[in-house]
Amino acid sequence: MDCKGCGNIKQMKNKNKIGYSLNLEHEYCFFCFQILHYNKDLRPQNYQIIIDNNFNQDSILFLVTTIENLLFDIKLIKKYKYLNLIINKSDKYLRIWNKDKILNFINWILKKENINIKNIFIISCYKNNNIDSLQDYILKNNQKIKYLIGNVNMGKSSIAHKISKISNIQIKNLISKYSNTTQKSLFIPELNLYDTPGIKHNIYNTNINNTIFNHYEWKQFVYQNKDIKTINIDNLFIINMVSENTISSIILYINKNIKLNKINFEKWKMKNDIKYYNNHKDVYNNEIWIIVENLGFIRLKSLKSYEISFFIKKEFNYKIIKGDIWNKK
Ligand SMILES: Nc1nc2c(ncn2[C@@H]2O[C@H](COP(=O)(O)OP(=O)(O)O)[C@@H](O)[C@H]2O)c(=O)[nH]1
Ligand SMILES: [Mg+2]
Ligand SMILES: [Zn+2]
Repeated sequence: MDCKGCGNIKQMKNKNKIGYSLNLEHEYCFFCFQILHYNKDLRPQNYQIIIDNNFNQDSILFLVTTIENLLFDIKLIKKYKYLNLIINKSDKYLRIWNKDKILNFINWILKKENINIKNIFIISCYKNNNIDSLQDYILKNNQKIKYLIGNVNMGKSSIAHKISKISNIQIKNLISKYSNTTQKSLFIPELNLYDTPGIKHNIYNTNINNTIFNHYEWKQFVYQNKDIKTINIDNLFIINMVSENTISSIILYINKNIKLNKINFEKWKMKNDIKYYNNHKDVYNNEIWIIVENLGFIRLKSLKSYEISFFIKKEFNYKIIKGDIWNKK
């Protein structure tokens, strides 16, 4: 029998292997039970995840991502012909950005990349935003098999739960802040819907406390002054901006609880082991935005040209976009 939380086959033989259960009659394996009731991840380190990407021709795919991660999913999006896009966790930024801005940004990316998307759902499982329109679409297509796919931790299992709950269906799939909680595709027959383990894995270095990426609302932090400023974002991203004799600003849209410090750049470089970082250095004349996967947005503005250098932890991908991303045509 499969564990209802992760999808692994339950076994009583080996404590150090996935699926370990004290009793085969239990709904959850030992590891899912620990996550569910004690929020503890005791899973063995080296386990294999079964990625199922043999989607039937007739099935409907929903790619689940977030606004800060969309740019890094382009390859994945291009791989599948007819895709629906779910931008989840909108609760994180709806207080600082409106939906039109977000939709404009998404449409600009899709147009630039020549991608055709059937439907775009901007939703929040936490705040129930737009969940009903997603539910309508899922119920309307009840005969077809549907899959929630995408990166780990984007909220696929949370969406499966939300849709089930409002449709009065009880499911047991586990939602958690840990990566790779769903390990085998779990089927919800009433909805004809699969919750899948996701496609990209282990993006997080275990040293990085990934809870900072998930739950918290974002806030806008503004650093504005002349000359030089260096901001350290929790030792994940350290940016230095030099704009001689001009007022310039660094604006961060990021988890409101993240550790932020103004520091001395040279001292930081001397003290830290920069082999764990990628380095970027350039001069710009106009506004730029640095989008960091799983982290947020960094916006730089100045009236004259300015120089930036930043160090970013190797496990984070980033992209630089010139100009104001909300007003792209
Ligand atoms: N802020 C926020 N966090 C969410 C939302 N939906 C899911 N999460 C969190 O994202 C993390 C991963 O969720 P999960 O459903 O397990 O993602 P999966 O790996 O794609 O199945 C969990 O900590 C969830 O609580 C949402 O709408 N807003
Ligand atoms: Mg999951
Ligand atoms: Zn389990």
